[in-house]
Amino acid sequence: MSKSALQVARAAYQPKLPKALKGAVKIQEGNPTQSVADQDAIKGLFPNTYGMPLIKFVEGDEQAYEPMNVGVILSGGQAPGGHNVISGLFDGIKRLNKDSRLFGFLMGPGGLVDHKYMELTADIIDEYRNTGGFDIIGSGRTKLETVEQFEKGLQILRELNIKALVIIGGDDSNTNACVLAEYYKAKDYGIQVIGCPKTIDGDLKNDMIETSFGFDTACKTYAEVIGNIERDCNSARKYWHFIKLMGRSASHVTLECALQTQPNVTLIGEEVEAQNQTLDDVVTYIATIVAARAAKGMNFGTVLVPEGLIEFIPAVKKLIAELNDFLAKNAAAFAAVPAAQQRQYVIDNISAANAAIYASLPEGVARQLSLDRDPHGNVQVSLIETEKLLSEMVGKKLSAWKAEGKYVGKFAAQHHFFGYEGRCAAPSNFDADYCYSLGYTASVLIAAGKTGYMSSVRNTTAPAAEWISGGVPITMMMNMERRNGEMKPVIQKALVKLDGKPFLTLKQNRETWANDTCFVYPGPIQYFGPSEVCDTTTKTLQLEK
Ligand code: FBP
Repeated sequence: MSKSALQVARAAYQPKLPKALKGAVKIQEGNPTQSVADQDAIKGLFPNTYGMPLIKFVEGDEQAYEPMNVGVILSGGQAPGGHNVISGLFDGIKRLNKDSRLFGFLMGPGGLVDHKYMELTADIIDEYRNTGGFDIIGSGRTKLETVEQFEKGLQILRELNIKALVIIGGDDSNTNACVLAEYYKAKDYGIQVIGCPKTIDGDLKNDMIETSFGFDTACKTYAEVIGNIERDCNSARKYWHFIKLMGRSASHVTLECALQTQPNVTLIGEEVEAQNQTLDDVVTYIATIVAARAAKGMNFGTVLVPEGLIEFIPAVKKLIAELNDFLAKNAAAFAAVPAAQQRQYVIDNISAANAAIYASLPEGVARQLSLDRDPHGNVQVSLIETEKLLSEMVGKKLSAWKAEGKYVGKFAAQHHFFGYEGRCAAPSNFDADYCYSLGYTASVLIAAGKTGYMSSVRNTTAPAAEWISGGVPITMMMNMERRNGEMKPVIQKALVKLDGKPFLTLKQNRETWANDTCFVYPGPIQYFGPSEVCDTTTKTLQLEK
């Protein structure tokens, strides 16, 4: 593989580790834990992995370990730093015993079920240190949920003499990791399962998991490009840029990018829901800002739109909930209806109130809401062109206002969607260090015989040496939610908190950012240079701490 000069220099970067992981480690166990909600139901479903204590690592005495074979899976959407989790895991198990071996299952959880794997040796690992992407073994969205899959997985794990499996994924994949851990423990198969918190969306976090890896790098990458667009916007002064940002349901990515770049309009899905806003309310809000700026001669600006916005509009949310149940129960009948008639079929078969909302949505948006759920039952919001929908509706509203003499200005829009551009960026120093530490932590949890835990690294706004690593029982993060028409145990998604400091900071400033032009141009991620330029993490994390 030929490499750029930066890649060569970056390959030599040695990620920083928490002090406790630099030498021999001792385990400190805390009190028994409880799930965040629905304790009885979760305890009933996870009798073998419920209530386990929190674990913290401290410096300890050297100890001898048997060689261990470990398997690793990358699950779901790419996030910067996945390769460093794997290299941290590799270095960790090799430190415990040089004869330990690491096997990667290919293209996501499906690789375990289909017995597709490769051994990850030192020369392979070295090629991928501090690089973005998941291409070392590939990723996929196969959902691990059936006993048949667990048993097929067991065959290959036994064949390779694998003692533990590390699943690197988001909330859904870690939920499945927990189900698998419970199953293998209940059956006494002697195979441990450890999860690792990944997702650029930033919605897998709680008191013990401060952030999911990849959020830092992805947001910095988007913020760089948003800053470039803002500068272009402020130079030409003739366009309104509507920028949709990935993040699935949660608006963390949009909020973080807003804090970094100070755009004129930032929509936060969670706020839209809390205020019970309609699509027209959202459009009116944007159009009002556009009109106010136009009155001052500023026919330009930037609007940030979270990709999950549409799901947060309460009326649309109710519609999606009914569609989820309806489509889960009538999948075969729905599939048999010719594509051109599916819209009408939905309208005829759901409740009148939801049918009216559904019928009012533009064709493309309606189609997306009724088709193509991902394997976890989520609407694929990245496919809905909310940025175009909004700008079109804003344009129409402004034309109406113009006719009434309420608006004088020119409105021309440009559209952007940033998501895939940031998911495989070379990890920032924060993500490179954090991921390497998460992988290393997983090796220690495995050596300690733990299962059903998520690798955890905390105190992450302090220098890396002061980070606290350990494990959190996955059951602790769970509650019961309705999925595909049934109540299921799942890791609770962390949405933007409207009383949290990151959102309050936006709220305090957004009027000024709307009326004036206060753009900030963060520039590209820096890998070498002063620590305050290279090592600082997201504003979200800093404000939350
Ligand atoms: P994960 O939740 O698996 O980390 O994926 C995050 C994400 O990037 C979302 O932001 C986005 O909605 C989705 O993946 C897109 O999925 P796909 O890669 O399958 O198009």
